[in-house]
Amino acid sequence: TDQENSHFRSGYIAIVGRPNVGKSTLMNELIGAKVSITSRKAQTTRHRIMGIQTDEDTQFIYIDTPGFQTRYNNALNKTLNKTVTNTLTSADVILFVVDADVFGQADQQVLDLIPKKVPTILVINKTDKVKDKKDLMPFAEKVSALRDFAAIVPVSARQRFQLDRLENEIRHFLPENPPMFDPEDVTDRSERFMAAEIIREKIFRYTGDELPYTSTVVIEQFERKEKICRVFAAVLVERDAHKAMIIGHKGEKLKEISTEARLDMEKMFGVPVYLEIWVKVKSGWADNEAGLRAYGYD
Ligand code: GDP
Ligand code: MG
Ligand code: K
Repeated sequence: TDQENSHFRSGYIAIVGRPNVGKSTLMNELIGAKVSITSRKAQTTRHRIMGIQTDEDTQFIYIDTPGFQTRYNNALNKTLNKTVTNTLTSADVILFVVDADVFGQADQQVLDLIPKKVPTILVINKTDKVKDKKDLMPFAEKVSALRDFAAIVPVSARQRFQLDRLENEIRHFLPENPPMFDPEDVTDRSERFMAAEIIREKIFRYTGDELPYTSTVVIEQFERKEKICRVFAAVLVERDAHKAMIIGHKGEKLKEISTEARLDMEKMFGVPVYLEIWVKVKSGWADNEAGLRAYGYD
């Protein structure tokens, strides 16, 4: 199979699943120390690129997808929903991540959004939590009855269990292509972009269903030094009530959001991070298409 290995593969992998199933952990562990972050480039504006891993025969381009939002029918949500649909339909393979001991309505809703024509791998994460591994079988059977999955891979992202196997499965679905990104390509701009993505993700997690997509994150200042990174971010929301939701009782929620975001950034950037987040009310911005473009939604 030396012959086969001489063919370089490169393609897009969309990671989807309800909040908390371990998507970010999985992606971090999959790209590991070899992470190279890239901002959106001309040829890939339809994707939100999160991380790229390149080895001797494959370039894995992982993309994260924000969840669909149906509660608010404003311009921003329409734009985001379109982005998710485009991301999923143009991915080479989709990882549908579930938690090893629960499959509920929220998981089903995500599954319903996955286009059937894109090969989808069922990733059963957090298997370390399952004491008797025999219990995984009926769970896997139950979930796999819902869709014709291209593969089923139980993993533990946290313990790096079976991630090699998952990578091999993924590779199989990537087209033969030369690398689309320079493996060494890491820029300040991309880190700045990632900083916003990380904060956005934490806000969505900590505010549950209430807030998403009526808020956005703007990095007002980004200073990257050799030994420290300073990030000053503004969260723009539509109403005072939304601001209160993010800040929380005695500022506790914002503190948690900041701490988690900072830890993720430190992991990703490899240096200590000083992070300040301000919440600002900017009424009506989410209904304004021109405003959205100004904040980088296209
Ligand atoms: P996301 O919302 O899907 O991106 O989920 P995260 O990656 O942020 O993980 C949510 C929580 O699950 C965090 O507390 C993780 O540490 C935890 N987690 C992720 N992967 C595993 C795993 O393999 N095993 C266990 N026990 N916990 C995990
Ligand atoms: Mg996440
Ligand atoms: K997410």
